[in-house]
Amino acid sequence: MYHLTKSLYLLATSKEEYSVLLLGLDNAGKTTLLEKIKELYLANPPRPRTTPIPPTVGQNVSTIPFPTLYLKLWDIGGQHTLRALWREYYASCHAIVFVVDSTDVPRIEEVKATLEEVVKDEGTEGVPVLVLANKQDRDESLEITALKDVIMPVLVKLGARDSRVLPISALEGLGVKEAVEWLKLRVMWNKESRPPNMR
Ligand SMILES: Nc1nc2c(ncn2[C@@H]2O[C@H](COP(=O)(O)OP(=O)(O)OP(=O)(O)O)[C@@H](O)[C@H]2O)c(=O)[nH]1
Ligand SMILES: [Mg+2]
Repeated sequence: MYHLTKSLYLLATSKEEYSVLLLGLDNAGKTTLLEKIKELYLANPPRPRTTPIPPTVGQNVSTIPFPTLYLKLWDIGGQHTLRALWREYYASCHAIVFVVDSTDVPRIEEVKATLEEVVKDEGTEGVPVLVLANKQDRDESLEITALKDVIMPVLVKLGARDSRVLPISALEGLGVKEAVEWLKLRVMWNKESRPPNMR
């Protein structure tokens, strides 16, 4: 009886947890985005940092609670040598956020090739992909339409898979809530193909 009651209690109180990978080249703004999401959604966010964010070597993980689900965000280092590690995370993820530095025009072909490798990988099959055109607060950032011209041909290759390109400024928070709302909906819509963990 105790075990049955405990199981029922756990069933009633547990929530679905979805893992979201934050990928993108080094300096794209992944860690800045993670910090902004924590600031916007955590009841007790960490104190604003007073020093610049160092490049991520490895990963930062944060779980954001919402009334009906948890989003577990994995911010993974984007330096060239670290990108080979991304594949290790594909099998257990429910969505991918690919962050682009919209001011980094000289590396736009590298962005395209890297995104292509991610979406082509069999480990990401069926996973919703959100591309974030970051640093829109900067004057020299590429217009969202120009960025879409580069990115959309890659996303079209996804076929029926859910994908979107959104403009954001991770630093200022512009577009961040819209991005999070998109993610929450898409992971739930896709849950038959990628079931959540219960927590
Ligand atoms: N102006 C502006 N700067 C940004 C924005 N987002 C990030 N940055 C800056 O871009 C630089 C790199 O940001 P990070 O968040 O460390 O980039 P990252 O993608 O985590 O980089 P790696 O950890 O090396 O993969 C930092 O100087 C940030 O302050 C933005 O929206 N606007
Ligand atoms: Mg980082």
